[in-house]
Amino acid sequence: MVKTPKFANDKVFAWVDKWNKVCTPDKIVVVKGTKKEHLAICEMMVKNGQFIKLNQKKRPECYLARSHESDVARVEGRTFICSKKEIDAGPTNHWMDPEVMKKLMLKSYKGCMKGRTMYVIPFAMGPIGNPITQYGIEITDSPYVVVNMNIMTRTGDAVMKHLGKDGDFIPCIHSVGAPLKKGQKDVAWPCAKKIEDKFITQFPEERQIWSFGSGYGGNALLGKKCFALRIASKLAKDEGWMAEHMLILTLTSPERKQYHVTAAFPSACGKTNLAMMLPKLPGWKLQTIGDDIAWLKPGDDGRLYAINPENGFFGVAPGTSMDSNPNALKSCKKGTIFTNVVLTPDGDIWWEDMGVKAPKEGIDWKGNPCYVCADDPYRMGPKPGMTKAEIKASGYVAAHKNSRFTAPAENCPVLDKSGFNGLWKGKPTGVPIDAILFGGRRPSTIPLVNEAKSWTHGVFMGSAAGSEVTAAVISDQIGQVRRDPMAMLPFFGYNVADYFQHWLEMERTSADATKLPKIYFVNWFRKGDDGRFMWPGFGDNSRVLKWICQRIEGQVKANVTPIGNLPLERDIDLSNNEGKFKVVPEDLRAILKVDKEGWKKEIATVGASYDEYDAKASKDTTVRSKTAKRVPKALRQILADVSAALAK
Ligand code: GTP
Ligand code: SPV
Ligand code: MN
Repeated sequence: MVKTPKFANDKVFAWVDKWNKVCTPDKIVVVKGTKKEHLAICEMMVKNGQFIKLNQKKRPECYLARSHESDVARVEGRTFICSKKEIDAGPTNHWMDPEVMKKLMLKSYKGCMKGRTMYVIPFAMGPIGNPITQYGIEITDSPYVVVNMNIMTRTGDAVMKHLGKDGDFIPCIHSVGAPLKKGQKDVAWPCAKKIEDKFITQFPEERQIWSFGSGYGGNALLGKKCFALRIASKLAKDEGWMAEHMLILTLTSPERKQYHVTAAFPSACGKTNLAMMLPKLPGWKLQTIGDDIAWLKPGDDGRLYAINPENGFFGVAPGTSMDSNPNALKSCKKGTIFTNVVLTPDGDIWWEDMGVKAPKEGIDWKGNPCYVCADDPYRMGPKPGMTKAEIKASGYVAAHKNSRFTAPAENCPVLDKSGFNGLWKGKPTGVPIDAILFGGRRPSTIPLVNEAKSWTHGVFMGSAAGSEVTAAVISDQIGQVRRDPMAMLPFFGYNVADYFQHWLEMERTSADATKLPKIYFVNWFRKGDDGRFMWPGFGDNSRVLKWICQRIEGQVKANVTPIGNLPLERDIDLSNNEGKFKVVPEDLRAILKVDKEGWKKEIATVGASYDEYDAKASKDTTVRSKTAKRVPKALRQILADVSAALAK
């Protein structure tokens, strides 16, 4: 066994020492967080065949990784909330008794780092020293995780120094689950190949994260979904704040008034795009604070203040183009890690709908050659000369649908630096939020934008969110609509119904509930009978943001309907309706209407989801009677009210 290094903080030493004994690595490295160290790890990975160094003229300090075919997205089926009682994990989470889970996982961890280096990553979720920031120590045997964590979080010595002798942190352990025998050559992407050997486990009461068998995204970069959402949502409930799957943006009107907006959309439903959007409306300016996670705390004045706990963007690559999201592409210009995209012959990257012509030949995400399509220069196929129709029919994509870029936030040309650093008027409170948006991919029924009539109604809207499942998760239900309350379905650290109650509590406990953000539900994804999008989306979404600001200011009236307040058509500003994608007035009219029949079905589905959240009480019969009806009565009441209004 190698010796556990010394740490000033006894709790850090204990955590590392414990796992050193269990995992028996060949070596232990404590991550310092310097650029030199970061690049040295990248170069070592190039030597080991785990990274491909990209053309340094075009993409300085950028690298490409290709994952194993089984390890391409989050594994919700192998994600567990191991609270002491099953009912506290709730009906939407997988649960196992914490002690049983630990025994099981310890078997997997035993000797799992043989032949590998154990890295100890001190990291901060939020600007170091900010009162809202939390800290973590992730132990991992994956250098890929180290360099991604370096980009996604603030890592290294500064964190260790801040922790001092007895600072607290969330202990995290991660292993790819692929020990090496003496002399055995490593593979490009080590991981446990069988899905049932992977575990993404949260222990909410002990506040620990144990992950095994996967090296991809939210499964392995433990600061992100495991900590900043699952564990943090539980912390937030206990302490009276909120940890949400939300982007944060700063919007400045032509009159120079500033607004801060958060938006919760499910995975791969447009957060990164909205967070860095280039407004099509003249005179409006948008800046980015965060693209995936927001931590919100109530202030003494009743407002909610938000920080982005992350330090980078782990963004969906396909679809990111100079048309759709130029600021994301610019964020990937340097210091970026690409995973599962196409390698071009000149050492650059490519993906579907990048808006860039495909190279004649490239290497696809699986490492196989791919070729430009015969009749569409913007597509690639697995064989030379294939037509667009043939490629489509084969289902082939050259970049995986959940291929991603890991880009430093500081690269983003429209970063709101002050907000990103957790500052508002120089104070480290985070930024005050004016509006909260919920949304999802809904081809029918759900209108373009809908304003909640009250905080409770807004919570109802969030609880009723649904969306088509995307490739961000390994699932056989991709494309089907599922309920995804507050875009948090995969990320609740506790019982979903208690989470709804917590949202309602934010109003009850607010110092001034009139100052809470207004709540909206948006849908950029309505489709016509012919399958085309009825709303251009992207930069045109600024038209909806303007309407929201005008509502906040009381400048425009609304169409008060059973489902909420909808815009009058004339109030959606259509200036600068030019370019490749345009608002079609007839379509706009259609997506501002209440589809009564569709909504009756929608309400029934929401009711059914509530029943599910209520009924699946614990197997633990001692708590069943107390916990069976958990969905807050106030939400049931809104459901009944909307239903009655629709029946009229
Ligand atoms: P996660 O990182 O998984 O949490 O995803 P996200 O919510 O940040 O989604 P992202 O912004 O990366 O968008 C995912 C996909 O949705 C991309 O393919 C985008 O092109 C597409 N998309 C985003 N915004 C819009 C929009 O306004 N309209 C349409 N039609 N598509 C959009
Ligand atoms: C998501 O799935 O919502 C993501 C990607 O942001 S991951 O980090 O893999 O969770
Ligand atoms: Mn996300």
